[in-house]
Amino acid sequence: MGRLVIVSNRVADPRKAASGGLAVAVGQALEATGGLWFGWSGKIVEDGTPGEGDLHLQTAGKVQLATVDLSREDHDSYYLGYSNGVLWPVFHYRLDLADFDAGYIGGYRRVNQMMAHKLASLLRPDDIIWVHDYHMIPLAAELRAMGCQQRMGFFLHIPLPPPLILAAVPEHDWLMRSLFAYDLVGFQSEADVAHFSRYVGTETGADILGEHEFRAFGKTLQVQAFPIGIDVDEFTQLGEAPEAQEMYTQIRGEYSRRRLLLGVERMDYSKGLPQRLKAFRQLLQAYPENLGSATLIQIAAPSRESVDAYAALRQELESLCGAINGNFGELDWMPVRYIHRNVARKRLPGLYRAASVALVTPLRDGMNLVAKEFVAAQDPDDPGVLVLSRFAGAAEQMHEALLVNPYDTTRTAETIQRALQMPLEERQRRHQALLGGIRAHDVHWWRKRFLDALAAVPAP
Ligand code: GDG
Repeated sequence: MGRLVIVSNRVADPRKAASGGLAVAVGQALEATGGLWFGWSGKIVEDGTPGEGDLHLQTAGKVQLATVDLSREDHDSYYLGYSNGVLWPVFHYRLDLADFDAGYIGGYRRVNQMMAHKLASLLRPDDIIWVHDYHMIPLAAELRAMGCQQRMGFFLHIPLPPPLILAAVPEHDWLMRSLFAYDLVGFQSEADVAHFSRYVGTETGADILGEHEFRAFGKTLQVQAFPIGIDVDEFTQLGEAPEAQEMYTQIRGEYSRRRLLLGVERMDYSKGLPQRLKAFRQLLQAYPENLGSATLIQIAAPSRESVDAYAALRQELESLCGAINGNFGELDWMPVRYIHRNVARKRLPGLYRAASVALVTPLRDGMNLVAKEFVAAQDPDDPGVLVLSRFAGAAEQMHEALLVNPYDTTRTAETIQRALQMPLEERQRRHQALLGGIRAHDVHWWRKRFLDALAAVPAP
């Protein structure tokens, strides 16, 4: 097999601890095989020229890192504007939050063109190129326009919405046509694949050649679900390290008389945080035995703070937490501990393990790795319970979680109560099944399945 080239918006040194999500999954994939990781450096050049940026090369163990700086204008239109102000909300079904008419598309195309130019100069003929996520949808089309013939795959980490939602993006036909420049496109869930199939069937008149094979624009494309996993062994080891153990002991000690509920995510409107807080408030109202006991620790790590919708969410959360603590709190008990800061990854397993219940209730999520990390961190003899949104991609796999509709706060509160009261034997049975699932379908399985499928695509 040729050299693996990974392209994603952000690049991280795979030997250093990443904060999670894509960086961990991609870093682990590359560390295993070696190769090149290409993307934005994270640096913004205030007076830089749009469409231009310096290329930096660096070696990190078996991996070569190649990164490009962005001018302020490119960063604001490509990253903040089109990627996070249009594609992110629409792909999470939030048309109300999308800023369609600000002209960001020009920057998105320009940066993808520039990235393709820079990358093309580094490519070898037998490279296998794996592009990640919504920032880079048109990259293969740009590379093909320059004559690159390498095998190219694309993986979308976020959901693909139904055709009528996608069609609200003014450039939807161009975006979806761009996908046909790849040889293989991977989605997180079967639901996403079904949306793709319906979209190309109705909007492009593509020929559906098989369950996973489509032909349009003179090109055949393979499309499949590849649900992403975590590195269960790595996460288990992280849980045995002193930082995690200390966290566990400290939290268990502090909450010995209480029941701990936990939420951990980037602060994002897709994660259903206001609805979760309302469900928790409902729990305290409807089941008063939880007063003085049930405590929700909610970590909402800062994210994309210069996008307006995120600032509004922050205010809403602060006000909800304040109202719940004000209405229900006692001198010796605060129902919500809300932390708007990043928690060190090394401490996360200890926090997960100390919780009786994890609330993973996004309104929409491509997959959701927190659900899987929570399961991996539990004590199998006395495991906590996972309450999981049916709208997370993870719900297609994690049937033994307690699945909820996060918009229905009354029934979510009922389900949280059920989780708090679940007998040990049922907790063990559900945890064992969930752990088996995340072990069988871990990040190594995900990477191998994708790369094997890409290698198996028939040559054109
Ligand atoms: C996208 C898709 C898909 C969270 N808070 C802290 C922290 N985290 C870590 C978690 C986890 C990661 O961030 C979050 O991953 P998720 O999958 O839950 O969500 P997104 O960031 O939205 O990721 C998602 C994923 O891509 C992969 O394909 O599953 O659907 O939206 O690893 O542990 N890590 C640290 N401190 C925090 O405060 N260190």
